[in-house]
Amino acid sequence: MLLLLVSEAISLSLLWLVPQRAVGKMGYWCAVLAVVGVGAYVNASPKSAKICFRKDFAFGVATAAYQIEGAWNISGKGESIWDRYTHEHPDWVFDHKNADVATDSYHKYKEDVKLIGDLGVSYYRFSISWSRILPTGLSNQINEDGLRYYKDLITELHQKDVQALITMYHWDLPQSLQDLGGWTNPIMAEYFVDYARVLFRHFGDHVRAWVTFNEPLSFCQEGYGGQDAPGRRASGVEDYMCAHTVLRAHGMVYRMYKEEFDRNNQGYIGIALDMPWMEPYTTSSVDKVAAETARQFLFGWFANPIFSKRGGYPPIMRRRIDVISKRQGFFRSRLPTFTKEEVDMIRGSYDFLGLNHYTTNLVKPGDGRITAKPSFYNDMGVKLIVSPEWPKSNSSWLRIVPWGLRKTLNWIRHTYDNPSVVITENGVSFEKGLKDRKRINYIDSYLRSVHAAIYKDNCDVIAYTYWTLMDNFEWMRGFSERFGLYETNYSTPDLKRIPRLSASYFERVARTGCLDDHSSSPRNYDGMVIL
Ligand code: GBH
Repeated sequence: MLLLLVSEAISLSLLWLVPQRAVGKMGYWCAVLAVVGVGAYVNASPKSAKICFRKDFAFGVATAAYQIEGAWNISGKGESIWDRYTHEHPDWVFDHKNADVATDSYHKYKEDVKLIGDLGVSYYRFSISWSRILPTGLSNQINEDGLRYYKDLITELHQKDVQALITMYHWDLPQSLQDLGGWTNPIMAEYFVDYARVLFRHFGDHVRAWVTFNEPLSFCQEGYGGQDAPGRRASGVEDYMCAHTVLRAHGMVYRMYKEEFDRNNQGYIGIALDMPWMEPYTTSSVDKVAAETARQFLFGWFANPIFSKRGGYPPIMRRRIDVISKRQGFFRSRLPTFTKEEVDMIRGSYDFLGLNHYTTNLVKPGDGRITAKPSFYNDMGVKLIVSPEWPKSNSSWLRIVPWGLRKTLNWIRHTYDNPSVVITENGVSFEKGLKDRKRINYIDSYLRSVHAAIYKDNCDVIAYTYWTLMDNFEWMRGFSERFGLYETNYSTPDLKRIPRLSASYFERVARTGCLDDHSSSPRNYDGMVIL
């Protein structure tokens, strides 16, 4: 009971994410009922199988600047690492394309806001392109056209009763900062603080929810150790340097926001971390240890410094990388160390945890060999596989495993003492086509998993964001993968967006807060595993 009360109090404070008209009296009564302890079950009377979220649970959709804006070099925008990378190496992108035009949302934002309004969602998560605001990355030269674009976008959203949830960094570093070493250069933390200050100054009065970084695991590990821009391919060294700078930058921006811009404490600032669920391959203890090691390397790497009580890198990472570095002949660990002051500054620097979750892996121990060449995956020392029984999407990395989300949320609850979680991304790719019943089934089954995590397990989840509004540029997979509620028709000059069936499904969910009742006529779930 006490636990319930505590989590209610936290989630109710985020009521503003829900449009006021929807809150009104209902919000008040939900709050009252929550206090007497039945709020969560109000909609789940035994007679009906209808599954509803409380009225203060918010629904939204997400995009990212590079994936949708286009206009890569107009109105004063500077070059980003993704511009450079896709221009220099078109053959590395699956369909040899780039996002010079993407879905042209720089010009079509009004139309896009209308699509968002039509979905009945209460917020829109989008990212700001750093080099559109600061063409050289540095704060001495501000691009007025860039400011105007995002101001107009925010105004347009507010006119439709949609709140903005802004991601400050979704992978598109200004190229001129990459020329200084990008995130491996510690000074980048200071430059990110300067950029953030510009954003808070210009948009802070109208925007109350911020995500500093989207998926540092992806842009540090894939960017500095794998295939993504800037393509450094220095795994086991530069990816750790990147993470170290990013964690410091996140903490510094959080503190700066609270001290200089959010004195009344009405804003919300967090970070979006991605985590596939890591399920032990068998119930054996070695597989369980391997799975927990994978969770700590893939998620704890960023979450432990910010969300755990003690702060700093996860002990298992510290141990493994220290030992392996030594055996490889390094005089010091490849994993950098925070000062005591940095640990304290980063620890607790959040108002919510943003979770990007799509899929699940099975984990077993690796072969235990230490490679001569440093590597993040060798440091982690596990094997990641998938079950052939799990339904496929159109992305090779994404199998459909709805129960993995409930397990992820519960692991976060007990590992980090039940932080408020915003699901900042969840979504799926399927082949082109408007009749996307498979996407409806994906969303429906993952939302059931979220519902169980909240109302059965007491996880403090406050919002759900579908990735993505419309098909867009999927990084190294070009336009070949489609995650949209709206289909983008790339062969028409106006890049027409057409609603899929999933758009009207999601609209119904967002407007009613309830999932369709299909207890009497079970859906065809295409073999999906339902809770
Ligand atoms: C999200 O990351 C991104 O935040 C978003 O921008 C993107 O559009 C969305 O995924 C859908 O793709 O190709 O086998 O090398 C989700 C986590 C991490 C999943 C990197 C894909 C690459 C796997 N992503 N991963 S692979």
